[in-house]
Amino acid sequence: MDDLKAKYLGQIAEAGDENALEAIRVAAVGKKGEVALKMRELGKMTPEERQVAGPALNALKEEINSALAAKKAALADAALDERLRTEWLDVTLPGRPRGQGTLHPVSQASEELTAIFAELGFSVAEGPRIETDWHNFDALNIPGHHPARAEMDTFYMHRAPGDNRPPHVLRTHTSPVQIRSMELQGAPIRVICPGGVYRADYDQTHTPMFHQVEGLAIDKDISMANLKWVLEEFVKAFFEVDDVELRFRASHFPFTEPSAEVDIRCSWEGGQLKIGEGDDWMEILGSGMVHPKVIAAGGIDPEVYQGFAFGIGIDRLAMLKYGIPDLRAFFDSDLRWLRHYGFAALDMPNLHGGLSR
Ligand code: 2U9
Repeated sequence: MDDLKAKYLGQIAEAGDENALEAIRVAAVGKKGEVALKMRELGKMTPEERQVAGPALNALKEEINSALAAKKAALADAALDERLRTEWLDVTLPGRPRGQGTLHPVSQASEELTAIFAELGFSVAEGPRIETDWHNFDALNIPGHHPARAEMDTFYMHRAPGDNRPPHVLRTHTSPVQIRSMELQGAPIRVICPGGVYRADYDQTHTPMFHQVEGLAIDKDISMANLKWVLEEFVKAFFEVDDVELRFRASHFPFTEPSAEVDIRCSWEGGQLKIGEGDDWMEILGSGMVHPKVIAAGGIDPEVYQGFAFGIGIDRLAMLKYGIPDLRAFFDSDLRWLRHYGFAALDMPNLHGGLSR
């Protein structure tokens, strides 16, 4: 029996893995193992012999079992140690960078100016991009023969052959939204209408789709002084300057009378734009007192009410604020230019340090 013990404890000590241990268990203490065979021999012994051999065999079986369990635990510990030694993570390595989205500069400019006009008491109105030619032209004092219809390079929607109703158009400005707002709300009214507009034109300063924000304020005692103040407040807030000088130049639009184009004082030095200082002037918008015919087209009595209106190109505002030189970059499908201009969420260029022509 001592031989058996020495043999199996030796084998257990040598075993290199769980399979080897299992083979030893079957051979030693399994149903047909050596210890079981010895147990069977107990029947042939004398009672005295059995009294000695029985407990000894049981003790041997227990000893082998506990040696097996201890070795199994030791092998598991060693395997874990090996894994811990070989499979380790460097948690100090930097993470893989993930592509981050950003607002489009036109959307960003649009959101900023909407917030500024909201502070000034203007609500936002939206309307269809496919318009009746009445809302887009006639209501704005641009009748069928008016050269502005041709000047605006209008996209006309097709009508079925034989359908002789006036055509729908892709709106050439957001002014029809203001006509619709007047029709719905009446006076007094203060709205801005930001959104995409369409003209068949494409070069470095024009794209077939671009964005405008137009504003309209109508009440009984609105004057150009109110227009001037609103525009000054807007320009100061949008370009983040304490003071700015505006220059009103007489102009002509069919929908306003009188009309004015508005320039802001600025300087271009070393290719850098500074707004509110310097000896240059830059045109940024058109404006005027709403033509009485246009007020009437919106269903409001021009004998009682008057108001101002203005129109600004949002794309150009965004280019000026963020220093983007070519309008076409906005509509290019390759957006690497966005990063090139430092345009990433939470990573805005500083207006007065970061602009270049
Ligand atoms: C109504 C009445 C009047 C909106 C106006 C302009 C002058 C203007 C241009 C600016 C740059 C278009 O995008 S741009 O090319 N707009 O100069 N827009 S007054 O006048 C209105 C609008 C609606 C009912």
